[in-house]
Amino acid sequence: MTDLEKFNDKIANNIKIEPKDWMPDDYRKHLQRQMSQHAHSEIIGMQPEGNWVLRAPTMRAKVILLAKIQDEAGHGLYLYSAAETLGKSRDTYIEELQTGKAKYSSIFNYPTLSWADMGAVGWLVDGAAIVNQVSLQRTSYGPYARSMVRICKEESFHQRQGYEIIATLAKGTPKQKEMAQDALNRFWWPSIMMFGPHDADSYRSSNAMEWKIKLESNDALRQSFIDKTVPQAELLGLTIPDPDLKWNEERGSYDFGEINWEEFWNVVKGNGPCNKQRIKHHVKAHENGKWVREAANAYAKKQKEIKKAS
Ligand code: BYC
Repeated sequence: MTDLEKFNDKIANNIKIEPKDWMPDDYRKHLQRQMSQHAHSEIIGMQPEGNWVLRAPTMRAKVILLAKIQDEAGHGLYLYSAAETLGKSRDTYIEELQTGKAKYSSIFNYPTLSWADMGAVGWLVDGAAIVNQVSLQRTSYGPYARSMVRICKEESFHQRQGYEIIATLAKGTPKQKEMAQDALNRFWWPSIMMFGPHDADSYRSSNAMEWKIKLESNDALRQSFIDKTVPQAELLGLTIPDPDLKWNEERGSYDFGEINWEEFWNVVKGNGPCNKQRIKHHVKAHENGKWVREAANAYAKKQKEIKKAS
């Protein structure tokens, strides 16, 4: 069997591809792009939430929010480590992020304007991420699939903490309910945009499906998220900001209105409300952390020397 035949055989039989296995160049490149974008999203995604740590309404809320943000850092680290097994260094991935060569999820380019937005991020953004990531647990590249298993467990805690914040506000004073509705109004459409373009315009999907990197299409995952989330909003007495949203008995799913693709592509291309600020903050934090990386590297080097000498 040729290398390519062996690779195709593993994909056909759902055997994971591991770092030292032969893989087609395009498969490797596809994963380097997707996994690094995924890692960048986790890291950049800390910023909109970091904005609220010092303004959390109670000590309990603050501790939970801090734990969630730390989890996101951890997700970024697992994903960078997994992406490094594809033969590209973390430094290179980070340089690609900072120079605009690599993308990260469009959702993190929207501002978080009120405490209710912490609820909307957990409930909707983490909720959308889980729907996508549960399917990625079965992706064909071993290190990516395994990182997803742990990430999904933590994301379900995040989704619940967000729902709890929104539920508390929705059941509170009229002003608090208004805050919850306002957050839903602003985060609903960007959350359903997270799943990417419609299948017909998803130019990366055909290879990704063939290689079983992606197991379900953008539209299938989006529909699944909408079907799960609408009843949760109804339970809280909140209104999804989509006049065309309607249960379709025949399909057993919700029909929904047209997504504003012009807005989506504008944000993806770097022109959303916060794109420039997010990268600026990342560059600043990275520069400020240089001494920590240098100290950690020097320590690791010294430990290696000691081990070698003993
Ligand atoms: N935003 O052919 P398509 C989290 C790009 S973080 C930006 O459908 P694909 C969290 C796409 O990259 C979880 N760009 O592509 C963290 C491609 O452009 P390039 C984040 C987008 O790859 C902190 C082009 O559009 N999750 O949970 O088949 C706090 C065409 O798209 C987006 C992941 O990263 C977008 N939304 O499908 C709270 C999941 N959508 O690269 C929460 C992993 C599309 O050719 N990624 N584009 O220049 C994926 O599953 C897939 O990459 C996507 C896109 C579904 C996102």
